[in-house]
Amino acid sequence: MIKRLTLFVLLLYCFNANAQTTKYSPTADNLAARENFQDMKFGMFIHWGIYSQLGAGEWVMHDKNIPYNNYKRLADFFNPQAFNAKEWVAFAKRAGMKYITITSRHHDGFSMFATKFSPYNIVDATPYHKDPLMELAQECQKEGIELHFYYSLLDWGRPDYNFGSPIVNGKPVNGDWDSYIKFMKDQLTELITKYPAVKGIWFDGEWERHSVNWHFDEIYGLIHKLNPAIMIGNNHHLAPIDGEDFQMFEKDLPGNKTTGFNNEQSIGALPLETCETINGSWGFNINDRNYKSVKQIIHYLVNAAGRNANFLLNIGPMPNGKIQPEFTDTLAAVGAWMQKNGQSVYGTRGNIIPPQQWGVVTGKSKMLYVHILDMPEQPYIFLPLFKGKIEKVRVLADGSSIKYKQVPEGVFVYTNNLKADPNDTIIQITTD
Ligand code: FHN
Repeated sequence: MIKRLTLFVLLLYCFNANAQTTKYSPTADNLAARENFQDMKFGMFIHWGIYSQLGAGEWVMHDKNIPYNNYKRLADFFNPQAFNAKEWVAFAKRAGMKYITITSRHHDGFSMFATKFSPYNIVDATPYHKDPLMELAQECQKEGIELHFYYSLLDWGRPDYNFGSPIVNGKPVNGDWDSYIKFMKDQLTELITKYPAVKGIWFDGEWERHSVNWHFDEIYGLIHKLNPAIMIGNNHHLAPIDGEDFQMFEKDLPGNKTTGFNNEQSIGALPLETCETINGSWGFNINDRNYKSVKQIIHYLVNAAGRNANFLLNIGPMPNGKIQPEFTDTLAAVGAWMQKNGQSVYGTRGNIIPPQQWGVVTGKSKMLYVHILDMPEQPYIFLPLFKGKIEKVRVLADGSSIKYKQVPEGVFVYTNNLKADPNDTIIQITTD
């Protein structure tokens, strides 16, 4: 009995020791990448694939019950001749975006890049025969835009994944889980080693089978071994797990639980990002006219920054590779706003005071930016908790001074006589 107990204690020790030694500790390069990531604040999310041809979003195969073998025919005529990486990157830059996150493979399993590990890819299976992600990566590198790859863990078509299968002992029944994990590792190795400018991997689809063994320790370990600075995020809608470098929220500002995606998500200590669609769809949807206004997008971005999160705004390009004019017009206007007001967003951090009814505060070294998104009826706003010494309070747009009063509980900033900006009235507070 004593022998058995000793053995058990020994095993327990080994297990803990193993857990401790394998705990992820980010490198200095990775920590620097995290800071840079937070400085960028605004990114472009792109959902583009063979599904774009049906103009009904990226879930069309699943939603319309299209059998996989029929759906696959979409590849036979996917030929985005009008795709131009230069135009996309220039468009993102004009919008004030600092990085692009694009679908390399979505749930339909189609690889939008050249891969040796599946014939179902844009180079081998379509008449296009070119790799748009390579063109995009090269252009991003040239233009100083970061590139992140969205990568779906869920696959509706591969037999080794066996979509819909029950999970027993961490594996799908009648699938070949080891083969699927190996396949993903091989593809991720390609994405990380072949494409310049790649700085992040954005996983999605874990939520389809929470009980399977995803081998994230091995997958994340491999990615960080290939490039320790790569930022790994996983849209599993849960608190971050070991090995991840940022935490994302879907269609909600961090802390909000309005869409059902983030109900079980607490906010962790990693850099934050929230993603949202420019209309109501991720992939191109010809019938979706639910366009967000310039003001709504500015508010989303500013509200995210005030909560210390990046904003990843999605567009679904058309199947020919062009971006529809409703999106380009809106984003040109957002870009013009960022040109004037970007200093109050880029490089800032949030959560300086809790979000208020009138708006949020961002800050950078000695500067605070008070974003009044909804001008209150009373002639002042109050910044609770603020204790530092104030040197100046000015309107960012024209530099005019504003009256304020500091009390032990915070600061009153007087908003009467203030010319309100319809999008965001920004007040700059210089502190000592
Ligand atoms: O199912 C996907 C969806 O198609 C899209 O990619 C979004 C982006 O956040 N994520 C998934 C749902 O969580």
